[in-house]
Amino acid sequence: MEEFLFRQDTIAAISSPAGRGAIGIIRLSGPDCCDGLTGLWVGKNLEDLPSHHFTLGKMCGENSDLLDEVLLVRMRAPHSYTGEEMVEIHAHGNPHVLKAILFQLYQQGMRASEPGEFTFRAFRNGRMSLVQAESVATLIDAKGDWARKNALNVLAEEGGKWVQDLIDDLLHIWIPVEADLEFPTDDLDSLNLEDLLPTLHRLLGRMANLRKKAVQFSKLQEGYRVVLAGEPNVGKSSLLNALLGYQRAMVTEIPGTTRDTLEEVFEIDGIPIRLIDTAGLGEAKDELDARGMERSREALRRADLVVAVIDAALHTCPEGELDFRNFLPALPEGFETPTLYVANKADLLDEGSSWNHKESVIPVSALKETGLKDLLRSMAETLTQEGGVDLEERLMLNDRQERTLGRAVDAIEHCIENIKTGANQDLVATDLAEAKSALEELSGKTIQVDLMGEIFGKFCIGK
Ligand SMILES: Nc1nc2c(ncn2[C@@H]2O[C@H](COP(=O)(O)OP(=O)(O)OP(=O)(O)O)[C@@H](O)[C@H]2O)c(=O)[nH]1
Ligand SMILES: [Mg+2]
Repeated sequence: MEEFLFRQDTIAAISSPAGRGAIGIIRLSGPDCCDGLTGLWVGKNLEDLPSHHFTLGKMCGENSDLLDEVLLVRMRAPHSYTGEEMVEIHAHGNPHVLKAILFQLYQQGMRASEPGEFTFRAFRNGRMSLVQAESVATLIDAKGDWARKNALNVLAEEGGKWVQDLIDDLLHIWIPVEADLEFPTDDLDSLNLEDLLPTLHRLLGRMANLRKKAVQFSKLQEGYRVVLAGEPNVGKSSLLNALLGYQRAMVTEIPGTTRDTLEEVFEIDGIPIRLIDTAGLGEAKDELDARGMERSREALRRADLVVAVIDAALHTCPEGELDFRNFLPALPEGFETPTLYVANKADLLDEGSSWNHKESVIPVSALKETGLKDLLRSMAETLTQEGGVDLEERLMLNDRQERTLGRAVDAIEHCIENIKTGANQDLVATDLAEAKSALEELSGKTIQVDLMGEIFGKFCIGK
């Protein structure tokens, strides 16, 4: 893609999804949008067409063959998505129609766009920051309401302001260090590097905080792994079905029904969840059982939240703290994943049963569908606290942003270390310059051409 990054020509692409639909959209961007349509467009004179107004007309091919009746909208530079002259052609959503029109546009000298080239042009022309451009891809790809809102927020409101804030703070440290190297003063006035430490620590703290949130980005895209675990026959599969609201997993009264892990995606308050049913953990009767249990343990190791299901009709409620290992002895030492305890089959208990009154346990009945709301609320609350899905905090980082921010963090840590061990000012200045370069790359202010290709190459054609 790199060679196209700095071209100023006119590009064209189908921007609606592949397949058939009520309408299909072809997007054009570049200086020759209107000229390129001469001979193809039959309708109002495009030169006189006001910006952002639809007009009805026809697209024709060679020998004036009718290709389709279309709506056309012109967006004059700089008030368009890319900041350039743009035209959108809304045709009927048949791939053959769209391809026939596109073919004619290519004949007129327009170029097929590269993946992400429209959004790249928007970035190049200052219509959006690099972080905003990336959030376009995130928004289109967002799974669940929460990820959607975050991507939209970056795009519409915050932009990449947080990156600029970090750069500004770093410049306050970098400038005096550089100035002192360039124009050394006498010993009395010279810069005391140790004075920079509190500011550096503050900056490091903020960057570390941003990175912590980055881990959640993939979670929000993929879903948090919530694992239903427990002894055989306690009602894990019944609970999965009750939470999903349909019969997804097989349920029988025979212990060992579930042999393999099974997962289904759903949402609680916009948080995407992968709910995972597992084979019951206990004594393995045969090789197949043992393998199923190994898969359960693997699911537990990768869980973000465990829902430990207990058969409340079978066990008496223990006094004091509940320990997961009492119900799942197979778990490894040091297992620290957040866990919710669920006493299932509550319909078989007396009202006075201590399972119903134990604070750390949620009594439910998968059969009668009671207690499910409490369980869902606790799941959302635990993920919000433990997993750090801060619903107020509107920021996600993608892999590239996380990696680049990591470079800046390493450089600042190195810088602090160098100051503490009394390294010379040149080394400290080098660390700060590296941090500055990483942050500027993050913002898109300075960025390698091949990296640019990597970022925008992930987009689909037409975006
Ligand atoms: N009374 C009552 N029975 C339940 C409840 N939940 C599940 N059961 C019954 O318990 C038995 C086992 O249910 P499953 O959902 O298959 O249990 P499981 O934990 O998935 O079992 P395995 O896959 O064998 O580990 C079935 O006969 C269910 O009908 C409940 O809330 N109340
Ligand atoms: Mg089961």
